[in-house]
Order: sequence, then structure tokens, then C-alpha cells
Amino acid sequence: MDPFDPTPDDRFSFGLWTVGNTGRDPFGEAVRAPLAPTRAVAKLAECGAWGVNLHDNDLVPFGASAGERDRIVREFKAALAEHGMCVPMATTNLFSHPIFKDGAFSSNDPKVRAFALRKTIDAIDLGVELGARIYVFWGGREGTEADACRDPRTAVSRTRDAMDFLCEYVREQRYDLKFALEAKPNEPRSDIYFPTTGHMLHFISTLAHPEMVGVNPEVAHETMAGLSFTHGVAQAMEAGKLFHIDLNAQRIGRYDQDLRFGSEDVRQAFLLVRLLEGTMGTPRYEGPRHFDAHAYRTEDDAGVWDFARGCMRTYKILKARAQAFDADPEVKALVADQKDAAIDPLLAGYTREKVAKLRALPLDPAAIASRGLGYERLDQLMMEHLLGVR
Ligand code: GCO
Ligand code: MN
Ligand code: MN
Repeated sequence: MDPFDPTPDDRFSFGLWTVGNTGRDPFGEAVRAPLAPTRAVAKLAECGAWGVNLHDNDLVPFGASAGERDRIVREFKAALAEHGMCVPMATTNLFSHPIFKDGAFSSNDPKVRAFALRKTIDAIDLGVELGARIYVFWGGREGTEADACRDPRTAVSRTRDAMDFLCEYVREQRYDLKFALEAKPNEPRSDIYFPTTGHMLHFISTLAHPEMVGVNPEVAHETMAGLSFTHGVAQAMEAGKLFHIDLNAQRIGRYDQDLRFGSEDVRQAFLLVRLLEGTMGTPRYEGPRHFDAHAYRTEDDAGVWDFARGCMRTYKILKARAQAFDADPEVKALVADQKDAAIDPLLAGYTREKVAKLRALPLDPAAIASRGLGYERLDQLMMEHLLGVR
């Protein structure tokens, strides 16, 4: 077997909306036929994926009757069982229907907010019925063009009300479910509230049940904001808040491209996989590796599965490259932790005595500053591992 072929142990997942993307964009019609959810399950399993995620309406069309819903869910569950696939994550579509044209939880209209809350409660029930343990919130329409329409603080507090309400619902139902908040700076709105993972991390600390809520950072979204995705993910991991992740690729300064994982900015993709896999000897991310991306509009059905296989293969290739990089003795020497038994204890845990000791340390700024750090060599070693010559 090819070592880069995905297996269920890799915990790779795709949204129904990703492989099901029909290629519609603001300038053109669909280029691919809609993909039946049951076929998505079969094909993803065949490609080596482990899980499939969904919005409520990816599976059950908006406005379906209770009978229709039950039939669709029954058939979907049968497909999951037949192909050994699971549903690790579920979410709500709070952006497609015109009722959400000015947001869902942040809308000025209490009727819209009520509808959004009710729709999410039903979608949580659906997700839990399918076995989901993570519930994602992406507020695509929660933003503005005409920014005078509301005090942005109101958007924050209304979102908090909704999150607190829904956390209580989950607790009361005794569901084993955690929430993961997904930030995005813009698109489809001119500005979306909570534009980055950092904004989300702080917001979580203001909730009634912060322990139930983490983040779902997306490569494309943080990159659109011009930020280092790896740094954002690292901060979430350090805070114990990386509950889920949306992997794809994106070039800075563009619309949300949702490209095949690793197909742009291979360095960032490498550093991200290195972080998630803990190849530096650091704690590993144990959650699903979810791809929120889609095939180019140039592709037919076969191209969709090339896309899906490509996401997973690139992840595994980068993982192998990261392992080799961190096992390289020259790299190890360059990144080795510097230890100083006399100084290290002075740097944490404030006491008045430590201030005196810090003042008394013989530190020669010019001598310290004159030392080169070898980062040119380090970065070149990374390039050589990445390019496969080392
Ligand atoms: C986007 C988002 C979405 C969300 C999805 C799940 O930019 O369209 O990334 O794909 O991830 O709605 O919440
Ligand atoms: Mn996105
Ligand atoms: Mn996403």
C-alpha cells in the first residue's frame, strides 16, 4: 500500500457541501450535478475518508416535512453504516435562506433571531441523532455593509445570548456535544463580526459555559485576513480550545477560494501539519482533520474525487516531511531549547527577591546580540525537506 493513502485512522473528514459543491459562483451556473448525500458517503469511504459533516439543509432540504426528514435520515444512516463512516461534526445553515439576509443571531428583527434559534435547536437534534460530537457555528451573514444599522456591541451581546441559550439546551438534553466557533473576516458580508480566531477566543471567555465552547479555525479565513494561520491555531491549542479545524488553501488578498489543502502556501501548510501532528515533540491535535474546500470549477465528477484524495495525500505527505525535518540532527541542534539553570527560575513566578537577582545578573547586551541565530540555515533545511531533496 502507498504510505500516503488515507486510512480511517487518519481521521479525515469532508463536509457534504465540499465534495457536493456544484461549482456555482457569482458569475456562473453550476457545472456539476448535485451529489446525493448517500453517494457522497460511499465515494468518500472509497477514497479513504473517515467522516462526513453536514449542515442541516445539506441533508434535509429547507421546509421538508417531518415524514420526509425521517426517511432521508434513515437512508443516510443506512449509508453510513454500510460504508463504515461517521458524522463527527454538524452545523446549521444560517446563511442561504433570504430570511438571514441581515444575519441570524445578530439580526435586529426578533423574529429572525427566534427563527435562527429554533432552526439551530432542530439542527442540533439532527446532528446528535447522527452521532456528531462537535457543533460548528459559522456566522456567514452576521455582519454589515451599512454599518450604521446597529451598534456592533449589540451584535456581540446578541450572539452571546444565543450561545448561552444553546449551551443550556445541550446541557438540559444531556447531549455529549461541544461547540466550535468559526471566524471569517468578510464574504458574503462586507465585514463579518468576530473576524478572526483571536476575536472568538476572547468572546468564548465571556460565555456562561466557556468549557463547552472552542474554535474551528479555517486556513482560508485567517489567510484572507493576512494573518499567520499557524499562529492562530497554536494559540487556540495552547488555550485548549482547538475543537475542530477547517483545512483548505488560500492566497492572501483574494475572495474565499476554498482550494485543495496544501495547494497554495506549502510552507504554511507544512508548519500547520507539523504543529497539529506534534512532530516537534509537542502535544498533538486529536480532533478530526476536516477539509472545508472544493474542487475547481473546471472539474467533473471524477475531478471531485481527485480533489478529495489530493487533500488527504498532501496532508500525509506533509506529515512525513515534518517528521523527517524534526528528526534531522542538524535541525534539532538549531532549534534545541536553550537552558540556563541560573536564569530560568528567575523568569516566572514573581517575587521581590527575583527582581533583585535580575538586576544583579551580569548580562552583556552587545555580546548577546552579536550571536547569529542560524535561521537562514534552518529555513533552508526546511525548504530542502519540503522539496524532497533531504
Ligand atoms: C465558508 C465557511 C463554511 C463553513 C460551514 C460550516 O466560508 O463558506 O467556511 O464552509 O465552514 O458553513 O460551518
Ligand atoms: Mn470558508
Ligand atoms: Mn469553513
